[in-house]
Amino acid sequence: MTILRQSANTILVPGKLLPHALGRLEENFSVIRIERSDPDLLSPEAAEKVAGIAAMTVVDARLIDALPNLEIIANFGVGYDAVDAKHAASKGIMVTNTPDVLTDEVADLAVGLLINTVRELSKAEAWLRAGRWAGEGPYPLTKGTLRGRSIGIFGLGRIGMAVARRLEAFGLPISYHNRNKVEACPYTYHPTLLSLAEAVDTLICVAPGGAATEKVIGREVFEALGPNGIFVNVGRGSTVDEEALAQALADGTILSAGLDVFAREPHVPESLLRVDNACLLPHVGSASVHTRQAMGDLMVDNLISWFNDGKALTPVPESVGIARRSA
Ligand code: A2R
Repeated sequence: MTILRQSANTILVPGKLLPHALGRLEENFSVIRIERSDPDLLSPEAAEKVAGIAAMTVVDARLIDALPNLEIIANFGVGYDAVDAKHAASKGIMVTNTPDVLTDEVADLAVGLLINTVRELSKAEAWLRAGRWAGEGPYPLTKGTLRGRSIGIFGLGRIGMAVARRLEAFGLPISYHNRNKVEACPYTYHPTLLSLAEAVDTLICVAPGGAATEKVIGREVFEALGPNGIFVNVGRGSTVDEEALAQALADGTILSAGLDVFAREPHVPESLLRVDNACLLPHVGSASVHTRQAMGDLMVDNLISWFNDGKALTPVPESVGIARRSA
């Protein structure tokens, strides 16, 4: 445990954080850092002091309950499934995330990953670098193409909509599944994920993690996509039954997959590493200096606004209506 600076409000930083965000926290708060999200790493005196958490890691009920004066948890990222937001809300603790500032970056990545998956750019580059172009001839023609494809978006929210707008410009028809139909939206709505998968051959997941979406993309969905099917995931790995996906890739149930997210990051299942019709990325959707800096700024600005004005800038839905008691 390292106490970095003394000032009015104390922020706990469990695990790693971007140096830019950490620097801004240190300018504005007293910061306590612990190696990982484990309340046993805090002395009782330090636990007593903590009024806020800034985290890009798990914040569970045990950590929340160990901090008697905790008011706010500022999550680094738009997906906040690692934070027990329901438990925090039940104790009147605010949770914030970092929406909007990463939308375009993740949408760009989703489109890049789709093209890479369909047209095998990484494998074609590896072919060139290995001297095979000069030695054996051109890279084999790809089975996949974007021509004639129909796109299904699972999770047509901020990022899903930005992906859809980009793919609309590619001339591809777009359908989607959410729990709720989006008003005044030009895309075809499907009330279930399965009916979406049956209607399209290219499924892009931009849905959040959590209990409601846990492993909802499984064998049935892959069978519905069919042998020309492409699956791209930039949402959360927990939405996928990864063993069923590896099987579907190995036995030709679908053509290929592009994955930026995995259920137990940074662990990637051996079965997915083994198949060569999957393009695998180490969760880089928002990972540019520009966008990670903007996410860090929004995380810190939420804390500053909470402690200065008693308001959070971007509360998660579970926290809407929570007010600062001591403000
Ligand atoms: O279901 P709705 O109508 O609330 O629509 C949301 C949809 N969604 C779901 N769709 C089907 N079944 C569910 N259980 C379910 N839960 C949520 O996902 C909404 O259209 C979309 C999420 O969009 P936003 O809340 O605007 O999030 P944003 O910024 O697009 O980020 C999406 C995810 C993050 O949670 C991270 O996992 C990843 O992308 O970065």
